[in-house]
Parts: sequence; structure tokens; C-alpha cells
Amino acid sequence: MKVAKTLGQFIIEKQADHPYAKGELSRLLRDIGIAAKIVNREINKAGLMDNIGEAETMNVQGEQQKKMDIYANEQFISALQSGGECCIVISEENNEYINIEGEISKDAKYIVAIDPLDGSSNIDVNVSVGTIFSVYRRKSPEGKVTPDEILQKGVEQVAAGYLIYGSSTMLVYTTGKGVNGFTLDPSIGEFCLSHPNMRIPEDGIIYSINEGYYTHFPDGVKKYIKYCQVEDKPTSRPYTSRYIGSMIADMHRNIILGGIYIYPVTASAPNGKLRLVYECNPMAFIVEQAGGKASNGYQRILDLEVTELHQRTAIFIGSKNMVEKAEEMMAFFSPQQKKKTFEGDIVIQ
Ligand code: P6P
Repeated sequence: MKVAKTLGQFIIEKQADHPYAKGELSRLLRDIGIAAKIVNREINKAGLMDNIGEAETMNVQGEQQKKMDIYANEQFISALQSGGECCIVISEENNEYINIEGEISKDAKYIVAIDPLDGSSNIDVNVSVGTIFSVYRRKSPEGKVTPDEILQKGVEQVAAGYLIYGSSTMLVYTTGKGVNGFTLDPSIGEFCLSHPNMRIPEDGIIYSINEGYYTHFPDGVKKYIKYCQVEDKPTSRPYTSRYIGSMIADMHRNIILGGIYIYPVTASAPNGKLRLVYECNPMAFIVEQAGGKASNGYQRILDLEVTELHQRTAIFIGSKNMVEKAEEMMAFFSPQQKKKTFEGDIVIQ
């Protein structure tokens, strides 16, 4: 029986892809893998320990934190701190970015943005959840980190990935040379290569959106949903609606089978719900590397200006042809609002 390649072996093998990296990025990915195994262990025991349910705290978004949100955040920050390759952590669970002080991190050249546990409210009902991470290089390796190093566009990412804690635990990541998936083998405690060179089908028959908000959607989204529901054999419609309420679970399925995930602007989320820096940018990098597409309905996610750590955006992400059809509907039925600022510039809303 062929022995599966471990994450560590794969990273070292691929190190040659990054001549500038003298192993630092490899070690950073290893550190993330270690924290993921620890978080996975706790999630698998959720319910047996006093680790599910609400914590007494709110996160920066004013959302009730779950005990596992805090635990996962602590584990990833601790692993990055002790690994020494990361100097700044941006986390959904922390209002400000975290400066990783300390002797071993003083020359660190990477900035990590992380959603430690996306969809954590699903843990209490045993639905798959995930961790999302994004890696940037410092622009100036010496001196104090500057704001423009923190708010880099998605197109500047050097790596991005997600963990899905599901029926099996997987790590899926890219460093800009394709997407590879690793499944945790609990018997040896190693992530092993199980999904080499992942590609998302250009077409799919699955659309993922919370139709409960239908009345509040932009007309372009409403028209796209109706397009998905119309009978049309040559285009395999009607499509199938699948929405788990955990983006990582929906996205992982859609990457493997084909599909589109949409979280548009709604009345309660006028700028969208998902965050650009540690949810949409990393997922967009991965999906593009797998041959898919990701936009806010009008513009490529990876090109969006980053103006604040926790900014939100609408997202249309998945199979290339499905995203392009949705963008077509948005352009026609919900044309991007353009307004002149008092300087006379055109501002796109
Ligand atoms: P709604 C989880 O909170 C999350 O960020 C995504 O993982 C998920 O797809 C979405 O929000 C669910 O939001 O408004 O449909 O409950």
C-alpha cells in the first residue's frame, strides 16, 4: 500500500517553489498545522467537556463569543508565537492586531490573518466548522510594522488555507501554485496528502445562499436565485439549494463538486456579513488557484481596497461560470451605484 505523503514532507518538497523563502513559510504552515490538531482534538470532544455554548464575552463585532472561539484563537496565536515566523496576527476575535513580541519573532517576516473558528455556533449542534487563514509578507522586513503592511490587498497574499473539522479533518491550502488538501490521520497525528491539485469545476448545480433573507436581497441576487430555480434541461436546471450555515462546509463541498456560495448585502448587513481580511480574501485566493472566481458581485475580491481590519464585503464565490452568470444579473438588475464625491471623483458603492 502506497504510504501517503505527510504535510511536512509535501511542504519541504514544494519549498523549491519559493526561492525567497528559506524555510520560514514552511515552518509557518507547520505551526498552523500543529494548532489545528489541538483545536481538532477539543472540537471532537465538544459536548463531553464544558467547552460548548456561550462564553460571557462579545467579540469585536458585538457577537456573542463561543467558548471554542476563544480556545481556538488562543491555540493559533500561541502556535504562531512559539513558531517565531509571524510578527503580527489579525484575528476576528481581537479588535486590534496583535504584535507578536519576543526574541524569536523579532525578525519574523510574515503577517497572519485568521478566523479561528468560522461557524462556531454550529458546534453545539455537531455541524462542521472551520478555521480560515491568510499569510502576507512584511513589505519592509526591518523596523516597526506600518499600517500599509497590515491592510494589504488580497492579491498580495503569499499563502491561504482553511481547516474543516468535519466527518474527517482536512487542511486545504495554497501558496500560489495550486491547491492541495490533506486529511488528518488520527492514528499517526499527521495531515496526509489526500486531495492533490484540487480544481473547482467551471460549472456546478449547487447554489448556497440563505434564502430566508430573500426579500432584502438586491434585485440581481433575486433574479439569479430565480434563474437557478427555472427548469432548463440543457443547463441542468433547476439547480440544488444547499446551505449549511457554515461557510467552510459549504465552500469545501462546492470546491469539490462545483457550486456557488453567495452572501450578498442585506438589510441587516448593508456591507455584507463576511469579513474581507480573514474570510473572503483567503477563500478567494484558494478558489481562484483552484480555477474558480470570487467577487463582490462587481469587482474581484482580491483587488478590493482594504481600509480596516474587520471590514465586511458581499461575496459571490465558486465555479467560474456560475459566478459570472450571477455577476451578469447584478450588472443588469442591480447596477453598481456610482456617485460623485465633492472632489468630483467617481465612488463605487
Ligand atoms: P447566516 C457563520 O457565522 C458565517 O460567518 C458563515 O460561516 C455562514 O455561511 C454565515 O455566517 C451564516 O450566516 O446569516 O446565513 O446565518
